[in-house]
Amino acid sequence: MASQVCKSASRAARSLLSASKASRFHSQGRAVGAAAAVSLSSKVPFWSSSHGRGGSGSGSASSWISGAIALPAAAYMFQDQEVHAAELERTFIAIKPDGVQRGLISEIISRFERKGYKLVGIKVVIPSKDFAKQHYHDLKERPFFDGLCDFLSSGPVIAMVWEGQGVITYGRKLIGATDPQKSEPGTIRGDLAVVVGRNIIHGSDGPETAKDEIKLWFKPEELVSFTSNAEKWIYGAN
Ligand code: DAT
Ligand code: MG
Repeated sequence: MASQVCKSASRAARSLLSASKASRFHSQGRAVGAAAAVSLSSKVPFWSSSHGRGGSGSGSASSWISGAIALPAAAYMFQDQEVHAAELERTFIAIKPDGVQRGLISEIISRFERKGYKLVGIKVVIPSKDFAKQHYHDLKERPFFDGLCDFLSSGPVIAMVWEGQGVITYGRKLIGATDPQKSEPGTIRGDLAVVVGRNIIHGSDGPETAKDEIKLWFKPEELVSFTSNAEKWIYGAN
């Protein structure tokens, strides 16, 4: 009986939100749209991500609130998830061949993970020189362009997509200034690199670049959308 009430409440909440949903998807961009779509529609568990689908994960928003009656609670639950998903942005982060060869993969990943960001895509690739040129196309007039592209394609790169509120801008803060001589201590480049030509990590520098770089490096089905169990402790207002 209680579950039937919940089910119809869920249906009501979905139809309540469906009118605004489509326009939001178009205005928020692909990554955010995908996250919102999945949080509203799927019951597929997140570990099925390698097959191209993500789910809303376990725990679910129903446990975020207690004591409310069924219908408003369900409506709040879906609204909250949608608002929450809309705030999450995605950025492209790569550990360059020097970072990989120096054994810094776990060190770098842990800094993003400990901050509270969510890894939604990862792979090891050796990019071709042409691919490296595409990635760094905005630097093609710079004297170091050719050497930079040779370097990026010289060995394995860890390509990643990280998700979270403000992750594009704050990801750059975690990374530090381009020239490690100028990066603050505490940043990845400040702590772990010495010269600009071997600064171990790449991070998208804005929303447009993030969108383009994610598209260049990942197929949509290589990215997952899920709600992690930690999210209710990472996000929240009092
Ligand atoms: P960032 O990687 O911080 O976004 P960028 O986009 O200006 O910096 O440059 C891309 C990469 O090119 C950078 O990580 C290292 C290399 N690079 C930048 N400036 C350089 C320079 N003056 N000499 C040699 N390599 C440079
Ligand atoms: Mg850059």
